[in-house]
Amino acid sequence: LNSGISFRRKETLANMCDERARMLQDQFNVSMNHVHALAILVSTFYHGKEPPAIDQKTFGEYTERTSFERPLTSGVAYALRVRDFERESFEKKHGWTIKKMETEDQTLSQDCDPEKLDPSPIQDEYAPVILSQETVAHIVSIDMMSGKEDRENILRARASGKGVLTSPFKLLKSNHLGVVLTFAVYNTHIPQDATPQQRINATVGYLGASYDVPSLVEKLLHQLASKQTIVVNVYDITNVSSAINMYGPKQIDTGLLHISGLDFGDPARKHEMRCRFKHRP
Ligand code: WA2
Repeated sequence: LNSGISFRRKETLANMCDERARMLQDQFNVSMNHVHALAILVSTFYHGKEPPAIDQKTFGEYTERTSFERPLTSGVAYALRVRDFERESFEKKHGWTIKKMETEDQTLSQDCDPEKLDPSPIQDEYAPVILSQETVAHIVSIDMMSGKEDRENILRARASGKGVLTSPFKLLKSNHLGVVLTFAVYNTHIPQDATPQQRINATVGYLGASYDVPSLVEKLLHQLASKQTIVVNVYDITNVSSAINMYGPKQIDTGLLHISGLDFGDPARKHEMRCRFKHRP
């Protein structure tokens, strides 16, 4: 009798966990497809027309009105690839200097007004944000190659042609861990079998979306009345020996644990959902 109850309990936990993992993964996948479509929109209307047929006002309106298509994202933005020899004319044209992304301790000691940020030091190339959804307007003019996680994403996105994800890190103007999804924008239709070098050469910019994981996962799970029953955590397990808790409280052992796989579409990153009952039977 007892083993029958504990079997059903185990099964209940597995079902609840798998359902939540599948929901989160599906929502993530939906938003990833729309971010990909936005990269094509920018390629068509910014780079495909001379002069560009999309400006900040149009991009801002369009991305705000289509935000329902990108569940779990807190905002999208477009960063242009600027080589050092183009920097001066780029800055003159836009009327601002390319800014350096500030580190976390700088964020604590001053507010994040882009006017107060330091200019980016000289580099071979930059990735200043030129178009943004209103929700992430604070990253306009910041060089995305000056942040470690953003830079790694940019380099991987343009060499692969795939959507790529960062490790969890503290996003600008957010107190939570988040991740950034990046797609490269190319200047020509490049063949499916293009080499990484061909892709890098054809790169003109980077379309990215930020995910504020704790608040957005919370919103998603809130729709399922389960909070009294189970505790859900989302982990980045890319580095198995140091898994990163991206969502949920510090785990406490209440006995039964169920782990559901999560596939966020970037084979270089591994994630999983861990579920426990709140109380022992
Ligand atoms: N977007 C929003 N908040 C951030 C952030 C970011 N990156 N990085 C740190 N905090 C324009 O990959 C190109 C977006 C980066 C895209």
